[in-house]
Amino acid sequence: MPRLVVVSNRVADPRKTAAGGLAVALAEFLNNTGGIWFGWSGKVVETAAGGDTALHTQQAGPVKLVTMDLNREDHDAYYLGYSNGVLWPVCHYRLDLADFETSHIEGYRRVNQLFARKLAPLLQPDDIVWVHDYHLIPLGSELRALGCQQRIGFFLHVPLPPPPIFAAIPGHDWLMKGLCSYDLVGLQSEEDHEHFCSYITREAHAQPLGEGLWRVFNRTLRAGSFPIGIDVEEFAALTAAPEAREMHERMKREYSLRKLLVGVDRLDYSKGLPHRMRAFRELLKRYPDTHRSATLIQIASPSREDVSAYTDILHELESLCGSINGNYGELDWMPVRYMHRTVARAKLPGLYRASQVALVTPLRDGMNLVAKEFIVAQDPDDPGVLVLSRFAGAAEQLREALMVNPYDAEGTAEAIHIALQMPREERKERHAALLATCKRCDVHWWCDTFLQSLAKAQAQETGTPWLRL
Ligand code: ADQ
Repeated sequence: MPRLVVVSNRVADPRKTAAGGLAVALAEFLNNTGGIWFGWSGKVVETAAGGDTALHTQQAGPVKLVTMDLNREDHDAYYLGYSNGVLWPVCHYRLDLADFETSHIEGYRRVNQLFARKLAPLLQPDDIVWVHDYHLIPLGSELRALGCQQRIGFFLHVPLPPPPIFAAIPGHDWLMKGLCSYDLVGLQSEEDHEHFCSYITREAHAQPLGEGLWRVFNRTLRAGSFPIGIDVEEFAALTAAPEAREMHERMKREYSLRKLLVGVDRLDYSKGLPHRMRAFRELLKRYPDTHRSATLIQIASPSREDVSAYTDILHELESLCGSINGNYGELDWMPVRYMHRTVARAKLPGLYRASQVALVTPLRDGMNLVAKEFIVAQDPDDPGVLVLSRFAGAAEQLREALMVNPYDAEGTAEAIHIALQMPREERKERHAALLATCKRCDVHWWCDTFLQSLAKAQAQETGTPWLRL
């Protein structure tokens, strides 16, 4: 079995449960193949830009975790400037929030070259390399430039916007050429996949060869949608564990007279938190039967607080929550409980299970794993209802959720009201279908299908029989 080498901006120790489903699923392959997980250490050091920084190697069972430090200038340009200041907003359709400062792209390229220079000597000829996310789009072409001929696949965790939006990035053609140097490009949804196909057709005159294969820039590559899932078994076990059960019982006791709604997000403008608050305010305005009853618990974990767009959203959210509580609250009922913090992973399933409704209403999201976690944590005999944005990647799969347009406060309020009153039989039916999808397309299925497709992609290119992992 070929060795798997995973590359991502940050590296997680798969032995730690806090690492989450993705690390656990990758660990399965990394463990079986004695693989490497390579990425940034998270440390910023004061050395010259583009200069060499130390590599740190740590053995995690059979898996080698290899990380490197970044110097301040590289970190600021690659991570803050280009990845988070350009690619994150543009991939979430927010050209208005992108900062197209030209020096950032140079730093982004420099760090990708550094990653390639450090990684290349560690690779063996029949390794399979899997690169993750928007921080590392050019890594494949940088590895190719160093002569690496291994199978290299790429998965984009964020959405890929339509060509007219993507093409607003100065250097978009260079980025897309970089994407096309992989053997397999994986996207979260069919919609993202369509955007990729339409970009390479229009801008790079790519020729379709059928079955997801393309001839472009004088090479053959495969592209497809691979919707990421969660580790359903792990999350179900977490739901049954004492910490989650305790949390569930405490919340049930505390809110026995209320109907609980829950939102769990990173505090990010893509998650549509102010829009969600306005929809909740609309619910209270239009439906008096929700007064003294509907209580929204919104957890928003701190994220990228050094970026001004994030502090703006923090203030907007705090002011909306304050005004909703001020206008609608009673001595014994606070409509919104907002917490700007991260909830321990072990407690999350208890919170989900105690809630009648989950509000997963991003303005744009690659997938959104909270939607899937909420479904898995429910009691199948008396499940809660998922209110889901049509603009989350998850909407393509989770058809039985109540779908909303998060920009439409009235429509979203109406859907929340329907969710709060939905009869048990209908809730059970919808939940059973949603759970079946989460189970069928869990994170192990995602890893399997991606890696099998990557094996196929290379075999097509070289004309050798398809490799099975
Ligand atoms: P994220 O934008 O980080 O990831 P998401 O998929 O919603 O988003 O959540 C990731 C994890 O973080 C979930 O396991 C969730 O439980 C946890 N989490 C979020 N907020 C939390 C909080 N306040 N407290 C505790 N835990 C919290 C990116 C893309 C997504 C894509 C994932 C995976 O933006 O669209 O689904 O990668 O590909």
